[in-house]
Amino acid sequence: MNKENEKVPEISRRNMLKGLGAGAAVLGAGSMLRAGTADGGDSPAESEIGFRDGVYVLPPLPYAYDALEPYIDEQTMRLHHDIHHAGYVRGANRALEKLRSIATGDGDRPYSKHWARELAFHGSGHAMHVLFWNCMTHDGGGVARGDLAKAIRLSFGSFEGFTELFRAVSGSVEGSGWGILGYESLSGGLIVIQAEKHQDLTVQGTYPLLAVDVWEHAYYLKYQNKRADYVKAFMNVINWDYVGARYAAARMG
Ligand code: MN3
Repeated sequence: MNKENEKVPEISRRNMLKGLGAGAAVLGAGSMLRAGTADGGDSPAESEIGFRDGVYVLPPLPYAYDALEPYIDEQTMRLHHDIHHAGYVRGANRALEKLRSIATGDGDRPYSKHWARELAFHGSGHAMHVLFWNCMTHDGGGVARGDLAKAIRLSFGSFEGFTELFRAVSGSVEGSGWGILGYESLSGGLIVIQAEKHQDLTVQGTYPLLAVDVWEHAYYLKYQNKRADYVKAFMNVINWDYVGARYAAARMG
């Protein structure tokens, strides 16, 4: 444990948190929005930058509004990007600001649940759209290539099998949501899943650094209905060296 942290006065810690900006408040989201590059290069393209100078930003499309015609029409792209996606960016920033003010002791703590849900919805909406735009191109289609093609064959048997599954899963999302091909880190394999709305109360791609089990089985024998007391107690047993190592790993990508 870093003993220096224990000596930082309260006021300094508050200023530090403010100084660090929103990136510190939603660890992982920023790196998620910057993960990978469309051209395989080291630095992200402008269209992949969803977070800058402490706030979420709406990146430009990586192509013209009419570039995906006739498959996706220009008007749809204009409304979808300029109105809908922009709305998620605004919503995510507002939620972030509210949560940050709660973290620094100035905010409306009883509404922390509301703002956390707002961040999950808008933050995931933002992240998914950045991904979505960059997943498309005017000369796209065809089949996967290289290592991805191998991974798809390993996970789904064949590219055709993947296509069948992806279409079936994406087509059967209940209500509003997404079909997703994802890298599942436990297995190291690929999976096809759905997301309802954008988030199902997580931010897609978030690499968890710290977690507390708040199912009743985790605390009821000792704390009964007093979950807050249990979480307070949990704060005393966190292995911050481990959490810090996870943070370093997440930043390394
Ligand atoms: Mn959308």
